[in-house]
Amino acid sequence: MRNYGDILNRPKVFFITFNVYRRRRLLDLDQPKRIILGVLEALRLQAGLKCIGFVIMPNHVHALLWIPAGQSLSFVMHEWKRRSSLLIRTWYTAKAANYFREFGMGRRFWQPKYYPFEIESREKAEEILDYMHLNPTRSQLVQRAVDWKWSSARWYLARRTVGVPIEWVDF
Ligand code: NI
Repeated sequence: MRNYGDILNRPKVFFITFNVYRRRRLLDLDQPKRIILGVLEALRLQAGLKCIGFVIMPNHVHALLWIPAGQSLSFVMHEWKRRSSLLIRTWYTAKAANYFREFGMGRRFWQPKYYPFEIESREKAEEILDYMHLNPTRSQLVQRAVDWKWSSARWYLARRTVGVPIEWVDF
């Protein structure tokens, strides 16, 4: 277990981004995306965090997370990436062994870092939500944000469940 030096003394909201190693589109299929959401849900319960919004793209992930006091963003991110890469590799091994050879157990799945920005106002949080929700339309994966199954846009625009509870917070 690593030592996490970034234990928060008050709750904070972070916009975080992390990428598949070398920007490969290893999240193209639905099951890797489901796994990423499943691990986020487990961490939500374990760490008491809140997911304000997210989008899962074919080669990267964005999320807006509220992290409670006493918790560590680097712990959350380390675990989200570690557990999801293990489960995704295991799934690829069983279901798409040929595909898997390119990024086998010994190789990197995620790029080493993640990119956190602290968000301190409602205006900025809303701007980030719009930015995230429009990712799939900018990449021409869908015509409207609400058509992308793998973001919180469906919750905000149509009140449909999106795989993890979405919670707004006060700033
Ligand atoms: Ni993006």
